[in-house]
Amino acid sequence: MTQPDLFGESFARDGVAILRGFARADDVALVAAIDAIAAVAPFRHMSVPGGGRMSVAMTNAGTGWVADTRGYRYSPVDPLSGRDWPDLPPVFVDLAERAARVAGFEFLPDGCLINRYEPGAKMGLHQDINEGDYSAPIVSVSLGLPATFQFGGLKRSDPVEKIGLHHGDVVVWGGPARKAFHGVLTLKAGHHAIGGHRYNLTFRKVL
Ligand code: MD3
Ligand code: FE
Repeated sequence: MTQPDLFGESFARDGVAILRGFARADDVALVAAIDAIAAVAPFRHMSVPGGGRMSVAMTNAGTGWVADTRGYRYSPVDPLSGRDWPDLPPVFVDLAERAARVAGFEFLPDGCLINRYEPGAKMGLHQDINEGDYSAPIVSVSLGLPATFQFGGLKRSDPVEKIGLHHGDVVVWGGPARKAFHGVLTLKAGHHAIGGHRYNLTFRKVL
């Protein structure tokens, strides 16, 4: 059975702006910046309060998101090294600012969670509610293999809509979308010029 082609589909929800391919021109610089961050703060599979480990590997720049058996929180320090996370590189901040401006937000991120999905990795339905300022949007950047993203409502039981996210796509999630449940379906194996995986950068205003 052939899968529906989700590329370029329309998706209209209050507070969501999808900028298809917005980051493509910067992809080489973005991947180089990810590699430089990961050389200092390696990707790792964080533990979660339930006792499991996340299938998505993560690292951070700026103020970092961390999970362990005690819970979820933001921290200036990488628990693996005991040192501050690497600074946000200018190519990250510039891209996030420009994308947010197109979507009508004035936005200066102080943290970026970097997710790496290998085939088989997924992210269950959740809300992003550990940040200090919900008036700020979250800007997400997809690189590499495509993924199917699920976007729901303010209740876990609300129906979800599927949307394909491809290399270079940038999404700005603000206003009424900011606290919506969302997740990512299991990544399928494939080939991409940047490698056989998917990166997602989520820019946040944490403090
Ligand atoms: C909608 N990441 O890191 S990006 C996350 O593809 C996360 O790695 C996914 O969900 C990924 O928390 C999805 C899109 C996204 C990110 C944050 C949101 C959508 C959002 C916060 C609020 C509403
Ligand atoms: Fe999220």
